[in-house]
Amino acid sequence: MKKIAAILLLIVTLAVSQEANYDESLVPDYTLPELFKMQDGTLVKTVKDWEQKRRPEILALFEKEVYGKSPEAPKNLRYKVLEQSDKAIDGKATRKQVRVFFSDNENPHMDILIYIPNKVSKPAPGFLTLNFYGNHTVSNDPEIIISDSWSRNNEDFHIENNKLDERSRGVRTNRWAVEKIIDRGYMLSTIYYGDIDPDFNDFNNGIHPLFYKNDQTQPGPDEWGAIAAWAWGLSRAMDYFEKDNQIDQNNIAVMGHSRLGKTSLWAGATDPRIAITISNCSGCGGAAISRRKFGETVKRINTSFPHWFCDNFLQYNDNEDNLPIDQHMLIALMAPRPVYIASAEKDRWADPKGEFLSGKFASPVFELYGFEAMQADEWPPVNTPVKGIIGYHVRTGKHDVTEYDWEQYLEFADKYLKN
Ligand code: GTR
Repeated sequence: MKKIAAILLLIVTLAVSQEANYDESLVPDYTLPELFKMQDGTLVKTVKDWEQKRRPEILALFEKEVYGKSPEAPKNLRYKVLEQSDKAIDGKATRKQVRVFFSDNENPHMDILIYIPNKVSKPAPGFLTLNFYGNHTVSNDPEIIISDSWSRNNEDFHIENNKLDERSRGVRTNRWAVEKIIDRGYMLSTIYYGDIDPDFNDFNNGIHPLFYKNDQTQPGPDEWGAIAAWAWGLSRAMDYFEKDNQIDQNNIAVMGHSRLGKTSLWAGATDPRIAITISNCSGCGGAAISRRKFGETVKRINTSFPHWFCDNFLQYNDNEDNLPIDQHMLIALMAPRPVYIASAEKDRWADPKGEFLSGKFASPVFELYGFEAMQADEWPPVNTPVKGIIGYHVRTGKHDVTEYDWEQYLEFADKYLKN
C-alpha cells in the first residue's frame, strides 16, 4: 500500500513539474543581466563601446551557451538556377528556383524559391524566409520543385514516410501572402528548412557532417545546433543575393514563425547584412524572456527538442537565473537595424508578454543610437501595433501566421526597407 502511494506521489509530482505556468502572478521575481555592463565591470557609454566591446561579448555568450557556434561560409559555395519564368503569379512575378550547393558535391544542397515583382525595375527589396513543409506548400504554383529532403510526417497534409510529394502542394498558402507581397513591390524568397538540417535529434544528415573534424559525429557542446544551422542557411541565401542583380541585397527582411522565428532572430544577430529581422510567435529561445518561465521553459524546450540548441544550454534547465544573457539581449544585437516581434493572444505557450518585454528591455541600445525606445510602456492591447524601430503586436488568435501579421510586416518594410 505504501509503495503504491509513493508511486502515485511520484507520478503526481512529475505531472505537476511538467505543467507549464500560465499565471502572471506566479512569474518569479527576476533580475536580468545588464545590457551595458561589460564582463570587466565597466559600463557602455558610447556606440563605440557597444560595437567594439559589449556587442561582441554578448554575441559570443549566445554562441557558447545557447545556439552554438557556426562555421564560416564554405569557399566553394555554388549556385545553379534550376528554373526561371517571368510568367509566375498571373504574369506579375518572375519565379526563380536556385539550388545552393554547400560543397563540390551534389549533396547537401538547398533550393531557394524566389518571386520577384515584375513591376519593380530596380533590384527588388524583400523577404527571406524558411518554411516547415517544403517550398511547394507556400503556393499552388505547379512549377515549384518538391524537395526530396526528409520531412516530418503530417496527416492533414498527407505527408507520410517522411517524404514530400504532390499531395502537399499549396497546403500552407494561408500562411503566405504571396500575391500581396508581390503587389506591394517586394520580393519573396523561401527555403525548406529540412534542406539545411532535417528537424529531428540526429546530426548525421543535413549540413553538420560537412564540417565535422576527424571522427566527429555530433557538434561539440558549444557548436551549432539545428537553429544555428537553419540561420546559417539563411546567411548562405544572403551570399546568393549578393550575386543576383534582380535582388536588392541591402534591403532584405528575414521573417520566420515559431522555431523559425527563433531562427530569424539568430540569423539577424549573426548576419549584419540582414536589414530587418521579424520574429512571429517565436517564444522560448526566441523573443520571450527565459527568466519569466511562463509557458514553455528552457527545460521543456531542451527536453522536447534536444537538437535545437547547443548542449551547453542544458545547464540552464530549471536554472534560468544563471544564464549570462536573456533574450532581450538577442533583440539588442539587431540594433540599430529595425526588428519586429509579433505575438498571438492565444499562443500563451510562447509567452506573448515575455516576447513584448524583450523588445522593451532591448530599447536602451536603440536609444544609444539615437532612436526612440519601444513606443509602449505597458504590454499593448490586442491588434494595436507598436510602431517604431522595435515593432510589436499581439493579435487575436492562435499560434500561426495570418494576413494581419503580413500586413504589419509590409507596413514595417514600407517604413524601413524602401528608403
Ligand atoms: C513547439 C515548441 C515551440 C515552437 C513550436 C513550433 O512545439 O515548443 O518552441 O517552436 O513548436 O516551432 O511550431
